This record gives sequence, structure tokens and C-alpha cells, in this order.
Amino acid sequence: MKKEFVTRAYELAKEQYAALGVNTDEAIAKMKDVKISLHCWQTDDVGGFEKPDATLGGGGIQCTGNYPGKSRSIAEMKADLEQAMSLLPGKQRLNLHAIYGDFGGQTVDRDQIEVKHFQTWIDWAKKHGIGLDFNPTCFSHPKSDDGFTLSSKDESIRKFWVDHVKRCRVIAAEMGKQLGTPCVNNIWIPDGSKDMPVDRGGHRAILKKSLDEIFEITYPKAYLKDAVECKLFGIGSEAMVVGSHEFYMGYAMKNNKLLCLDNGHFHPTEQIGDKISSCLLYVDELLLHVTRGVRWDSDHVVTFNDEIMLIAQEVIRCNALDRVNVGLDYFDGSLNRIGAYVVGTRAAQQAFLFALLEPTGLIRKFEEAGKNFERLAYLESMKTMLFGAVYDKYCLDNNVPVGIDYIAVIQKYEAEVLSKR
Ligand code: RNT
Ligand code: ZN
Repeated sequence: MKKEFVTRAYELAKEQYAALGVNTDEAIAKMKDVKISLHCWQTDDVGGFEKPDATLGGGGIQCTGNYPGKSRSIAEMKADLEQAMSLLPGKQRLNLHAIYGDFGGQTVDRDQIEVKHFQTWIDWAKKHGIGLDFNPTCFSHPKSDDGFTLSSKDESIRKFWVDHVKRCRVIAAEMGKQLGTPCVNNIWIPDGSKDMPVDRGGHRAILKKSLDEIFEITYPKAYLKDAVECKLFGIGSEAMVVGSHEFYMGYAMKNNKLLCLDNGHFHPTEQIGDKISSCLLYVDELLLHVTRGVRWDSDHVVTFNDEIMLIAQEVIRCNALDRVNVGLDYFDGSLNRIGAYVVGTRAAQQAFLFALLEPTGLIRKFEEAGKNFERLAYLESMKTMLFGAVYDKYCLDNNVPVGIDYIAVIQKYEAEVLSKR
């Protein structure tokens, strides 16, 4: 898109927002604090680079679609991430799962992973000036096949996963230390039961015990932030998920951990945007897993929809950008995967920029005066303001393609790189 066109449209938008007391330049400047953590697993449908190859399974999560071009090695994954990041304004972070270590063709079981297996990732992140986040991988493994990991009644299995997660914390803390920005290590486990269990309590007590063991060692918060992720149900764990919302909300509050809210993990009409202001009263920080569930936790590519808008609005309205860590968590194998990153990340960024452009103080006055029509009219009118021109200016300022211009770049990468895989 022509630079001159973007600038002209922005001038109009700036005037339009200024009439409501909103400073668009300030909103754009504030976007430097919106650092979205890109989930590496969209490049390869959560496959990982272990030997022997793990295939996504045993976790109640599923990636559908077989669009060609998924990454098959760390080199390809890095190239894909660099391509995606080159099309995104601002700085992102990278969120790694433990199955993406640089294992050099060796078989390294999950309870054996070490910092050295992730040093090349740390160096890569350093080179790009980005932070890393991390996740234990407690699925896609023979020891997760019976559906229980940290809450398993089989002591050897439980111990194996406790060891894995402990090692992940060592690695994550080292990532944070070397990169000078805390690494969020997020624990999600698949544990649950397809049909009605009679010992929900037993498994939850075991999970609590495992977490207590895992967190025995403390690391400086400047290096490591521990998060725990709840879920309502998964495929094969429809009747009970051990790590439910109440379980982790309680655990995070009591032990001052980050609570991870994934917007695919609740009843379809529940809004995690509504939960943010409550949770922030009781925990220091949150981790958000931003996704798009269609009828279930289907992990579709994020779009600029009401759900994501409410999430971003509540973070901004609560003035909590510095207490909310934002990561993406979707995996769709049915479309160009680089495109999936760019569409989803841009949508999440747009939600934050949109929220930063809200004249919240003005609307709150209507609310407090009981003027509900005026409040609704303002909220609706915000949707048709010249918002796109402000996001375009943000892209222009960051020297990345504006509007639809990134599509051609991705098509070229597909023709030259992805289609040859
Ligand atoms: C699964 C959780 C979890 C995973 C990733 C791959 O339902 O959302 O966060 O998606 O760990
Ligand atoms: Zn998640």
C-alpha cells in the first residue's frame, strides 16, 4: 500500500479519535508493551523434533488438516518463524515446547532434557533480541497414553513427569537468565477421564502433591515465572479433567503462581475477558492463551472477534498490561502455517490497539450516570471508527507490509520454500 495513502488516512483517523479525547500516537507508542508470544507449534502441528518422532497424541488435543509445508527441522522452524515475524509490527516472543529441543538426532527422553538441548534456541532468541517462553510436554508420549501424568496413580509414571517438569523449570530459568527477560514456563497436562470417574478427589490430591514437589525449588522471578493452565474438557477427557479451573485457580492463588487462562478451555458462552478483573485481584500475574474455539476447543486461527476484543479491553481497562502475559495457542494444519501466524498475531494486536483507542473514561461516566443507551452507542460507534488506518500506521512505522500486502509475501515464501518440502 502506498505510504502516502496510509499517512493521509492516518491523519483523518487521528482527528476523528482526537475529537473523543483519544491520542492515536500515544496508543501506537503503547503497543511496544504488547509483546505476543508466538507458539512455535503452529509451524509443525505440534509434532516436535524428538527421535523417535512423537506424533500428537495422548493429550486430548488434535490438529486437523494436512496443508503441505510444515516444518520438519529446527532450521525450517526458525526460517518459518523469521518469515512470520518479518511480517509483524513490533517485537514478539517465542514460546517453545519441550519436544522442540535441539537433540542432535539423539534419543533424549523427557526426563533427561537439559539446558544444552535448548542453547541453540537461546542463541537464536538473543540474536533476534526476543524473549523465550517454555512448556513441559506432558503428552504425545508412551507414558501419557493411559491419560494420566502428574496425577497418575502409578508412582513411576508420576515421578517421570515430575522429573520432566522440574527439568523444564531449570531450562526455562536459564532462558530467562541468559535473555534478560523472565521466561514463562506453563504447565498444562492432559490428565482426565473419558467416562465418569469415582476418584476425582484422589487424582486432584496427587496433582497437588506433584506440583508441590515441582515447585520446591524457587528461582528468581527475573528468570522464571511459573504458570498453570486449567481446562474444562478434552477429547477423551470429557467426563473429568483433573486440572480444572477451580483446581488451578486455587493452586495459583495459594502458591502465587501465574494462572493461565486459555479461551478455548471454558464453556462456549463463558468469556475469559470477564474473568481477568477477578483473577487479577488474587494473583500477581496471568498468562493468556489466545485461541479461537469453534464449537469446541478446536484451536482455530485467532481472528479479530468479540471474544478477543473483550479480552484485550479488560486488560487495558484494568491497566494490567504489565501483569498479563499474552501467548497464542492454536494449531491449524489446513492452511498456510505462516499465514496462520500472521493473521492470528495481527488479530490479537488489533484487539489491543482497539482497546487502547477506547475513550474509556468518557464511557465510564455514562455508565456511572446510568446512561446505558449512550454507553452502548459509544461502544458500537468505536467499531466503525477509522481504526484500520491506525493499525496500518503502526505497521508502516514498523516497516512491515500494510493491509493485505503481506499476502503476496507469504505466497512467494510458499512457492519458493514451503512447497519444496
Ligand atoms: C491444550 C492446551 C495447551 C496446548 C499446548 C500445545 O488444550 O491449550 O496449552 O495447546 O501446550
Ligand atoms: Zn493452551
